[in-house]
Order: sequence, then structure tokens, then C-alpha cells
Amino acid sequence: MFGLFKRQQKTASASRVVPDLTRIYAVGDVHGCLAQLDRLLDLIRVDNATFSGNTRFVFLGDLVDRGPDSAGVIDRVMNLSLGQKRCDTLMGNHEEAMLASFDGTADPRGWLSYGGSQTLESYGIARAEQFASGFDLARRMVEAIPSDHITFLRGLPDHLVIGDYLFVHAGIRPGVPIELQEAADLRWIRGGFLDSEVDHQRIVVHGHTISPEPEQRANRIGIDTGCYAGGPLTALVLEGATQRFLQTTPA
Ligand SMILES: [Mn+2]
Repeated sequence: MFGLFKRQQKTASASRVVPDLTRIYAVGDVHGCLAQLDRLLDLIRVDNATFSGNTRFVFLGDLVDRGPDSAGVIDRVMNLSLGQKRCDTLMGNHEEAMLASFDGTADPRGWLSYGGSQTLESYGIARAEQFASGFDLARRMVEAIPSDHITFLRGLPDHLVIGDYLFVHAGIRPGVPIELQEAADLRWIRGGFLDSEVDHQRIVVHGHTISPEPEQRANRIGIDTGCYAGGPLTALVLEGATQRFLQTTPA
């Protein structure tokens, strides 16, 4: 009897749960796709209309770059953060690159070539201006980007734990405790993480690497379905021990 009880206990602790009366909507890489974000938020509102517990949003980072309206996406997510529901956003590699260009700590040509140029356009800095001779990127970014957007981006954490789930932008280095993980891995990792079958103690929920459908594995759930490249925008819905998905219909 005791042996059976112990086995059941073990099984129970192995099922991955979020705290009671809590529902989490985790959202993958938005990449400036404000129209798709608004469609997803509409789906979430309908889905959540009759839920009376605590609702939390977790954005997995890469709000910016590539898509047409990064400025609008940041505004939308900042306002969600101010609303009734708790909203957490993580630092993605694209926010890192944007801040490094703003601060002048990295050559901005890399950022501009992988989506930063569209971000600047969303703040009213036309492409023709960006590539004109004498363009002063640092000065124009300070002029054009609201300081509360920069403050918001600077404050983004690299990970978040809720119940048995660990939320990060890209992934983790397997076998390394979360407090010893390097920011570069949390924001950028692919190799060594995506193919790992190690039990990470918590299920790792991440974006960063595009898959046509959400990747729901024993040790991780990837929800970047490439909305900027014609795929849907995906939310993972966690409640109790259940995992399900909400997705926009690609345009
Ligand atoms: Mn991304």
C-alpha cells in the first residue's frame, strides 16, 4: 500500500502544473505584427471571458523587428502591463540588438539588416533616411523613440518561473541551474537545447526558433510559428495541468 502511495505521489509531482486559479497565456515572437497581435488578443478575450481566476500574459520576447509596426506592438504590450491582468515580457535577442544600437555598444548594421530597419520605420525614420550619408543613428533613435519604450525594453528580464514552467526567449543550456544560465544562451541558444531530451526540472516554454506548428515535447514547448513570415501567431494556454494553443489564422 505504502509503495503504491509513493508511486502515485511521484506521478503527481511529475505532472506539470501552474498554481491553482491561474491561467497563463504565453505568446511567441510577435516581431512587429500588430494586426496579428490584436487578432490574438481578441481570441484571448473570448477564450478568457468566463474565467474568474487570475489571468497572466507572458510575452516570450522579440516584440520588435522584421514586421511593420514594432512601435505599435510595444505600445500595446506596455498598456497590457498597465491593465488589470499581470503581463510579463522577456528579453529577446532582437530587443538586445535594438538596445545595443541605441546605446552604441554594437555596430548597428547587423541589427538593421535583420529587422531593425523596419523597427526604425515604425518610429517614423524612413528607409531613405536610414541609408542616406551622414545618418546619425544614435541621435535619431533618441529623438524618435519614446523614452518610456526604452525604459520598458531595458527592464525586461531573461526568464520567468511560474509553477512547473520556465519561460525564456530562446532556451537554456541543459544541466546548468537557472541562476547560473548566461543571458546569451537564454536569448540566443538553439544547438544543444532544441535537440536535448534532458529533463530540465521544469518545462521550458520558448520562442526564437520557428516551427510551422507549436513544438510540444516532454521537456520544452516552442511557440514561435513565424507570424512575420506568413505563419500564425501562437499563444500557449496553461491552466492546472492542461496545455492548449490559440492561434491566429495567417493573413
Ligand atoms: Mn524571433
